[in-house]
Formats: sequence, structure tokens, C-alpha cells
Amino acid sequence: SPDSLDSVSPELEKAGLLNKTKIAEGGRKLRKNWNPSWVVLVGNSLVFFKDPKTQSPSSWRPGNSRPESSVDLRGAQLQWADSLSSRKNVFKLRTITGNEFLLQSDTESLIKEWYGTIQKVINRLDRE
Ligand code: I3S
Repeated sequence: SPDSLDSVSPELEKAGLLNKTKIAEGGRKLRKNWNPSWVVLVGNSLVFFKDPKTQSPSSWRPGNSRPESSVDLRGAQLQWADSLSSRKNVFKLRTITGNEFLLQSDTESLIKEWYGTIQKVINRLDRE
């Protein structure tokens, strides 16, 4: 069935808990509001889930999902952004529509993995 995990899991690249804040919407600066978020990289999208206590990495799938928001990675830009925060291990994701997010983890290896995996998806989309 289209709702089965098997039918969509090949596109699931990565899922996990990161700290997130949106800092711009359509190019307009927003006030920071850091929150933990389940981040799921699936297909061409980064999907954010609000409540890490009630969500799990498998909860994103159709029929069982409550994403807070989702980001189209086509044309997006990534850059390390430690200068934009007092937190360490921070990168900025900017979408083609001018939405900007900071993503952060206290675990350096973990944030580096996320950066690399998202960058690979962006590069793949750039080549399409
Ligand atoms: O870049 P900023 O403005 O110094 O970011 C800090 C503030 O947004 C602060 O909120 P208020 O100024 O609204 O109280 C946040 O609580 C901090 O977390 C922000 O800085 P960090 O360094 O955590 O990104």
C-alpha cells in the first residue's frame, strides 16, 4: 500500500534530534526561538517535527505524521554559522524562498554528519 513504510523508506536518508531556530522568513529577519526538533531528511525535503517526546523517526510517514514544517532543499544553501550564535556546532540552511534556519547539536560529529548528508542532497538536486 502507498502508506506502508516499505514503499517510502528507501527515500529516508536521515532522522534525528537537533536544536532548531528559524531566523528569517522570505528574507525578513525573525527573532530567534531555539527548540529541539525531530529532523527528517526524506527525498528532496527536510521535515521538522515539533514534539520530540511524542514523535519518533518513523512517525513522519504518511498517515502517521504531524510535521511542524518542511523545507524544499532544491536550490538551498548551507553554511557553517558559528558566528551567528553563542552556541557551537551551528549551521545555517537558506531556502530558495529566503527562509533561514539554524540547526545545532552539542555533538560535533553528529552535526557534521547532518551537514554532509544535506549538502549531498542539495548537490544532487543542483545536478538534476
Ligand atoms: O543572535 P541573538 O539575537 O543574540 O540571539 C539570542 C537571542 O535571540 C535570545 O533571545 P532574546 O534576545 O529574545 O531574549 C535567545 O534566547 C538566544 O538563544 C539567542 O542566542 P543564541 O546565541 O542562543 O543563538
